[in-house]
Amino acid sequence: MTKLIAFLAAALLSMTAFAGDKDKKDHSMKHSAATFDSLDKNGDAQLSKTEAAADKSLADSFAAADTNGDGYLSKTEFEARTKS
Ligand SMILES: [Ca+2]
Ligand SMILES: [Ca+2]
Repeated sequence: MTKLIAFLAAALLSMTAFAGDKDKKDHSMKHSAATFDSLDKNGDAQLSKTEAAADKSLADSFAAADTNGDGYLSKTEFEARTKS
């Protein structure tokens, strides 16, 4: 009986530790998400492909996010992407 309780306690502890790691990971991912203004290095209110390269997930979806296909992301295009 004591063994069972010890096993359950250990299982519970490892579950708690796992949940804690997941929370930490989600938080750091949220923290690292770049904003439009922080990515727009030259301040022309458009993100070039070079500027977008600073955010890997944005760089990966640049072509899809550039809905009018002019090779730049406007703030509207950037926000439409982050909303979905
Ligand atoms: Ca720019
Ligand atoms: Ca565009």
